[in-house]
Amino acid sequence: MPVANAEIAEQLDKIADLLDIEGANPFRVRAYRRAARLVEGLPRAVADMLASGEDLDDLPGIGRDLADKIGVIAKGGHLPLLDQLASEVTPGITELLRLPGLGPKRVHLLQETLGIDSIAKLEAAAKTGRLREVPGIGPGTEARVLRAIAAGAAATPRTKLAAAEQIALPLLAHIAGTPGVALAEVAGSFRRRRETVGDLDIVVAAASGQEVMRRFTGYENVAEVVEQGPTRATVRLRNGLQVDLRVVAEASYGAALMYFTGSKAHNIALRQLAVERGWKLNEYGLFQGEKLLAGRTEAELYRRLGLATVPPELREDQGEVDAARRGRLPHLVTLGDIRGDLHVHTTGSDGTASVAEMAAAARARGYAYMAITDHSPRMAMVHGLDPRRLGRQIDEIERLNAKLSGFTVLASIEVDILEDGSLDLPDEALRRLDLVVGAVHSRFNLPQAKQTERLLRAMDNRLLSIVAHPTGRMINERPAYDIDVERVLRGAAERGCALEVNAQPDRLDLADTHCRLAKELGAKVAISTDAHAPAQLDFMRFGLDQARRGWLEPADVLNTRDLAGLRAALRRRR
Ligand code: DGT
Ligand code: CA
Ligand code: CA
Repeated sequence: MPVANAEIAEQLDKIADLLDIEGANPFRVRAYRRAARLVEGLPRAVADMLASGEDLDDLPGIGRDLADKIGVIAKGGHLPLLDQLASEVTPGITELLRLPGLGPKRVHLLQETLGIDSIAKLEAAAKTGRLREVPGIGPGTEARVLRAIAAGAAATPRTKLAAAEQIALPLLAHIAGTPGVALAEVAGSFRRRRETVGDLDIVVAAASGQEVMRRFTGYENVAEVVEQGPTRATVRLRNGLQVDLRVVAEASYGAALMYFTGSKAHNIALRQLAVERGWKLNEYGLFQGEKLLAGRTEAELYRRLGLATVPPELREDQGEVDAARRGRLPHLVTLGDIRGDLHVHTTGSDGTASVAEMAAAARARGYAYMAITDHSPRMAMVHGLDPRRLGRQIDEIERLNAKLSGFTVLASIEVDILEDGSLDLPDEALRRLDLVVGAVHSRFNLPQAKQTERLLRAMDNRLLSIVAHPTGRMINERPAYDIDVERVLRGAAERGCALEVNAQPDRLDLADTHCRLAKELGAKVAISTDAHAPAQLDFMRFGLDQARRGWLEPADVLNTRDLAGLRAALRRRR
């Protein structure tokens, strides 16, 4: 697999960070930073440019030396400079950069003045007040640093599920292609479809581990083999993600898959059931004394334990074991149940494709309908639609619908929910639409009472059908705005307003636990992609992952209804 531009940029940034920490010439540091931004913004993969004979030297601001270095990285090669810098700088010092308010220059200063080269030393200095001796650091920064350390900000960020998938699937295919491999799967939090993963866990059934180990540790994206034995290994990939591999005999495959899928809490609950019967459950199988009762498949293991097979998404010890024993597991919603997408952008605001193109793409995915939800005027930087332009879009949709059969484009809008809970378009304009999606895009910092009230007031307007990305969080980037989620979900249930599960991989909002709470409180959800380009319609399955983790069934989800059922539900709300 060629090295992605983002990975090249990451390495260039790392060089710049290390140089900066060392106190190197600022011009040299800046050259690496500029190169990182340039590579990031290139429309084509550097690897492809090199393959077609282009010279990176021709890019603005890139000299011979930098061009050669970028070339080495792009080909998956190793930069001696990076090794050299890493050996000169205390390991762990770059972790300091993850804390708010600490850039490379400050980190350099901290090391020079107080000898701080680790999180632990930084924490100690902050707690004893010595940090303030460093020029430019006051009590404010000190408090911020301590808060961030307590909140775990220094820990390696977890990898978003969609990004993990891009890494996991090619690696799995590589391993599954080994001669002698019967079965192979990615287990762990990845299989449970958690929104982020800490590491990947791969389980393989093979007669002998030797060849599998060779293929695994020899994979081109492996940066370091952390640990290796005859049937297990751990590697760190170039982008930092760790992968655990476990090879078992086919007779134990189900048990190993079950064990490494977890969660740990689910495993413990299952083991407890085994113990109650005088049996033993581990990653090799279910045993009575020395006798193997089950182990080849997960299904037979669950059956011997007196349980229905629990879908991986539910294995969190949140009531699923009890439900499986009583035959009361939910019939989770699937991609096949989804009849349409209710949050889609076009060139009308910040999308890349026309209404007709998005309709064709939705139709190609087997949907019966799709709602066009461009932005409202308040989103001025993306030319949100005013009533006049919205009217023109409605006409365009009507003309298109007249030509389509078996597929319907619904006229809608993603209207801004203003600070006081009013909507960014007059009711007369909203009334002309098939449905209205509303969202918060401003004033994220309101105090909880106000922010909660804002959403409840918005839902008081019976023209509002769905609240989009209801908590506003961006995974690994920004937390939710401060709302009383339970009050908002309850308010939605009382008013018959639906809440979105936004399927963009960096949003996933509502989150899994909120989905479950919404169901308990009786609120309906709409799983929508918020697609800004045709290919993004495929994000739908990431929204489904979280809905399934939230125990949702087709009846809980608005867009599993056929068009007539959807229209009826929307009418009831009005
Ligand atoms: P992650 O990697 O943090 O996203 O979460 P997981 O669930 O993938 O956790 P990981 O990679 O540490 O371990 C994979 C699975 O192995 C975990 O879900 C359950 C199982 N496992 C790991 N450690 C233990 C343990 O101490 N006891 C039991 N019963 N199972 C364990
Ligand atoms: Ca894991
Ligand atoms: Ca693991």
